[in-house]
Amino acid sequence: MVFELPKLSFDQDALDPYMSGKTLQFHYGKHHQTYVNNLNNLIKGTELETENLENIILKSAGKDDKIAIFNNAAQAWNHAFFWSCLTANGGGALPDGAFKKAVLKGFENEEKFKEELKAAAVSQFGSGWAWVVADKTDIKIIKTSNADTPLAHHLTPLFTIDVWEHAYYLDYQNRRADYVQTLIDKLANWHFAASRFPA
Ligand code: MN3
Repeated sequence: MVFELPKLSFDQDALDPYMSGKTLQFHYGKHHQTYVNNLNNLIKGTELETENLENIILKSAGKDDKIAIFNNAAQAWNHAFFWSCLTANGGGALPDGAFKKAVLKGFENEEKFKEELKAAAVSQFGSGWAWVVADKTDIKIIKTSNADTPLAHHLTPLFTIDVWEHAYYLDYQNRRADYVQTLIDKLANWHFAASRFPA
């Protein structure tokens, strides 16, 4: 199939000043678009041409001859997922329900959960992602390098933070910790994360 850049659920400047319209213009409009374009070019005429995005990721993961396809497919998926994790007026307390219960089962309290997520995002060396995932009914925090995605490890992504420099450099320069803290406090769409929890 031919993939398209998915529409954002918010205006490009809706996350100002925490994530600027300028950042979205490049990160969504250029970086994300490029992964989608590259993927379309790479699968054209191959046996993966008819597959959906998740199947392309699963069928290319770990294959030496499909590294470029995996990288672009995973980045296309990771970015679409990342935009869903953001909302203006986000952050705040986790919504009541199964997701929050599972967080409190796995972590001392909400604050510790957010601190561990921040620590994973800040400590990821080089480009990559920090994730909240469901491993069956357990909530875990993990990080992945470059394009790697929990989908390739049979984990269910619930929330993510992009820590590639292109995600924060225009707004925060080298201050990745400030970007991560602000995203958690002001932009995190915990309702989306909770809605993904397979309870
Ligand atoms: Mn990115």
